[in-house]
Amino acid sequence: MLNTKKININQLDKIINDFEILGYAKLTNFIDDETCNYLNKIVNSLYQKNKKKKLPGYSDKRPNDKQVFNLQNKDKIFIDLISCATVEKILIKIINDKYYTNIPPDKPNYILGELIARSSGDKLKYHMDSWLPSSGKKTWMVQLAIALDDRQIDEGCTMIVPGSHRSDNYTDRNFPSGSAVPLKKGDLAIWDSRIWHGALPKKSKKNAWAVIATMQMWWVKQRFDLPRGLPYDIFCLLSKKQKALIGYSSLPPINEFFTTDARQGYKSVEENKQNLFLKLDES
Ligand SMILES: O=C(O)CCC(=O)C(=O)O
Ligand SMILES: [Fe+2]
Repeated sequence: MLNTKKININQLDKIINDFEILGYAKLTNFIDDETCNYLNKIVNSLYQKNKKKKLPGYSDKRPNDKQVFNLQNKDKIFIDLISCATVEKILIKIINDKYYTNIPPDKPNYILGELIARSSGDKLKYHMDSWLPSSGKKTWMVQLAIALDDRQIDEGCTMIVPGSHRSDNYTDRNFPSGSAVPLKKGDLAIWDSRIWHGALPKKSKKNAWAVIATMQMWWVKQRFDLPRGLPYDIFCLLSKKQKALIGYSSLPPINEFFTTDARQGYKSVEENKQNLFLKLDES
């Protein structure tokens, strides 16, 4: 059901090169139509189910956008999507900590920061999601956007200022210059979270859903408490790798008798975590 495109070494090199120089890269036809339609249906029904609920800090600020938060808590397929082989190949090169010895170097040690679906409404002003600018070669955070509908200019596509990821400056909030990043249904875009980016207002009446995943180095604070918020039945279905991705290898140890190593690895995901879960009612 979940078909994601495989990439060869040349395609991988091109993505990494674009990402480093421009601050973003694109991979067309990342997921096929059938996968897209399936995910689209889930996102739409999640949106319909919860659209009347008030989301503090969001509903009043952006009343014309559509957004579904915390997809990882709703359906495991979204975790499978962002932990597919292609995403791993790309992200291991960008945000793996190479001194993390408790996880094999060919496996991810980065974590998920936030997982949402969004369809633009009003213009989204330029911003950066990295919390901090820098001019360094390395980044600590990236966003993946997977289009589940066409996201062209009229559908409120992403806007990016190429090269701004290394500007060492906070954003100019309005759209001075910049490039539109139109995506066709099924395409993937990846950008350095330091880049100045935003989204155009949506003129068309159609939905323009994209799954947007924030992926980050293991030590960056997550936007929600993902490890405690995940439903326990979804936790039980995850592989070791996926548990590490949600952050179960990166929980701050309670004290020095538990462990003194912040980079805990798979050993920690195998321990009994049952008491950790908040068992929230997500319905
Ligand atoms: O929807 C988009 O294209 C960009 C969204 C974005 O930048 C964000 O949610 O932080
Ligand atoms: Fe953003």
